[in-house]
Formats: sequence, C-alpha cells, structure tokens
Amino acid sequence: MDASSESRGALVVFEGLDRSGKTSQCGRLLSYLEGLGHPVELWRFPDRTTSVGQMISAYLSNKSQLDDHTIHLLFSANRWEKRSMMEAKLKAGTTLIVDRYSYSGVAFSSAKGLDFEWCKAPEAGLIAPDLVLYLDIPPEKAAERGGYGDERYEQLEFQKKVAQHYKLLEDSAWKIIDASRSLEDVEKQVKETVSEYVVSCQKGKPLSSLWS
Ligand code: 2DT
Repeated sequence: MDASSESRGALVVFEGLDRSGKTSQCGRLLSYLEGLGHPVELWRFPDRTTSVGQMISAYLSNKSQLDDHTIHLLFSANRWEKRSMMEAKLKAGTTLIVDRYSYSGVAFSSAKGLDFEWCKAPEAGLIAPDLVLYLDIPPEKAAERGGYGDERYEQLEFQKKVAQHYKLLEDSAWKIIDASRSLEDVEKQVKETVSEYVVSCQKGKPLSSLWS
C-alpha cells in the first residue's frame, strides 16, 4: 500500500466574520466527532501560545503597533510553525478542526488595503484543507449578536470589507453555510457536511498544498 492510499484524518477549517458562530460550532463538532469515536483535535489560529502568537496577541489587543505587512507575515509564520505537527497529526489519523486559517489571513490583511496576491504568497505550501466551512452572515446581523469585543478589527465597517475579501477566496473546498439561522440548524448542516469528508479521508484522499 503506498502512502497516499492510507487512511488519514481530515483537515476541517471554519471561517467567517467575528460573531458568525465559528467557535461554538467548532466545539459542537468536536464533541460530535469524539462521540463517534474519531480521533479529533480542535486547533485555532492565531495560536497565541507560541512566541510568535504572543506578538500577535499583543498586536490584536492594541498593546503593540506593527506595520501591516509585518503582522501579516507573523500570522503566516504562526501557521508555518505548526505545519509539520499538523501533517503528522493528519497522517496519524487525527482529524483537525481549525478555527480560522489562511483565508482569515488574506481576508483581514487585504481588507486593510494590502495587495491580495501578496497576502496569499506566504501561505502557499501550507496544507490545503479538505473542507472549509464558511459561516456566512450579514455583517450587520453578526454585529447585533452580543456586540464585539475590544480587539482590533472588531468594527462593523471593517468587517464589511473583510466579508467582501473572503468571497474572493472561495474555491472547491468551500461549503457556504447560512449562519444567520439558529445554532442547532447550523450544527445539523455542519455535521452532515463533515461526515462525508471524514469518510473520504479515511479512504485515502491524499494531502495537498494550498495555493502552490
Ligand atoms: P480570533 O478572535 O478568532 O482569535 O481572531 N486574523 C486571524 C488575521 O488578521 N489574520 C490571520 O491569519 C488570522 C488567523 C481575525 C483574532 C483576529 O485575528 C484576525 C480576527
């Protein structure tokens, strides 16, 4: 049996605006897959536990100022520092649910005015997700949900721009989920969609690279 036909875990990414429900849905999906007996872990980016992640966290909470290009590259570096661990986990059969990934990287930085292709370049070669669940919600509706926090980017006008840039990133791995519905309705659609992908990865779908 060659390596590409071996069973592996699925890389399932959640994307969407702030307050679109990503974190709740990630938690529910984690419990669901664990309940089915699948090896599964929940990851998130930025991963604020690493030293790069701490620089990002200071920036997001307005404790430090950084040039837009610099912070973009730090977000990317934060994914690169986890890449080999991600590959090892997937190959060992663990499904990874990831709260934000390269699409956030490009959508948020290009919404600030950075060149779209320049933003994509440092992401090329990271592991391509098997499935991107885009939790789609009008920015105004997301803003009504309990309000935003105090972090950078949590403002309606900016979120509207982010939504426009996200739409430019849609590809064949994307499933657009109407996230203005109830948590339960969204959860049901997420579970149905993900189950299919977990099975196709168990059947040996090879890993591929993002944007290269
Ligand atoms: P959370 O609130 O989900 O922790 O996100 N961001 C995120 C970027 O600008 N680039 C990236 O590559 C990633 C992963 C989105 C913190 C904020 O960081 C933004 C919201």
